[in-house]
Amino acid sequence: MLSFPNIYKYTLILTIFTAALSHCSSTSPIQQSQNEEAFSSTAPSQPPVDPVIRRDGQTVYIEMTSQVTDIEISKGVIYNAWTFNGTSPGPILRVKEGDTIVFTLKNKDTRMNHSMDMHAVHASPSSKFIDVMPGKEGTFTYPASNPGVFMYHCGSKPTLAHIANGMYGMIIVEPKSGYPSDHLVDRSYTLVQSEWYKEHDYNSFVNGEPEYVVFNGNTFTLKEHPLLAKVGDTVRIYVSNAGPNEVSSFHVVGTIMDRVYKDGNPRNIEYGIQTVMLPASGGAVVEFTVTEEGDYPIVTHQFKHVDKGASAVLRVTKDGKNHGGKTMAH
Ligand SMILES: [Cu+2]
Repeated sequence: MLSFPNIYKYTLILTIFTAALSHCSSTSPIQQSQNEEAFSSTAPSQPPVDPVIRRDGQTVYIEMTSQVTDIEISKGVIYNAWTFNGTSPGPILRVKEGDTIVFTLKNKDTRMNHSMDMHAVHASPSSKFIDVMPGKEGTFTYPASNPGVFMYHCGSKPTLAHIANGMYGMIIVEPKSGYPSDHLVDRSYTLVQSEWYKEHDYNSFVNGEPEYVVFNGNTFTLKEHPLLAKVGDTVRIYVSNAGPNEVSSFHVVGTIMDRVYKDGNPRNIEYGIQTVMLPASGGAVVEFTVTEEGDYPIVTHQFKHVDKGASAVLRVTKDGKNHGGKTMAH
């Protein structure tokens, strides 16, 4: 079995070899530079910053950071996370089918390389998803030609460590002509499922079980502050499973999904689904109606993961407002 340091050495040797073969300038800010110790140590927490997003016609300029930020993943449990913009999941990105994305990553991590692997685009990974060195920035341009709900994540090596430490998020590419059911939808939400392991422990990422499985980054927010809907509403959820290792059996207790668009593509429509299978990195748009007042748990039906945190609550009231009271979570 390869231990982490061995993988690191192998990666470094391969990288040096690859760099020697390529025509990379030695002054390029985008090249490999790793600090082995950084992988297992904590770093000072950098405050979250908003992404800078600007549209000019069909071109969307997105500027994000890679940075280390402390995050509360369960009550009183702080994880020194590797993040995009200081949150995990990172910011929800929205573009339209047919847009061109001009993406800039500012690497504010002083210790290691980071990168952006955008599942929403056609692009050459070896030129567009490449490492940005500590303190540097890199800009990459690609088309968002397919509609859907996609994962993005840091792809720097070892990718498992970068995802398990918190570097992932959701990008929604809205279909050019919308979804056929847009006119039916009263409310929409976004949910990202992911796992937290023993902090910065590569062996745990590879061989261990997650300590927490969460929606939108932690075990508690969506129980304390439920999603809301009104009796009779049609609710849409854009859902993505960031993994890195587990699948999601996405299920909403007390309803049936009238429509599911697999990976969020309007052509991938299915009807009457009880549970949606989301592979690691998979996504979907799910829509359902809520016919009675009450608290509707949202779970992955792999219930050991529910007991590790993966449940949220959709509270349905007469007027769609939260009138307080403890939620019924699973
Ligand atoms: Cu990274």
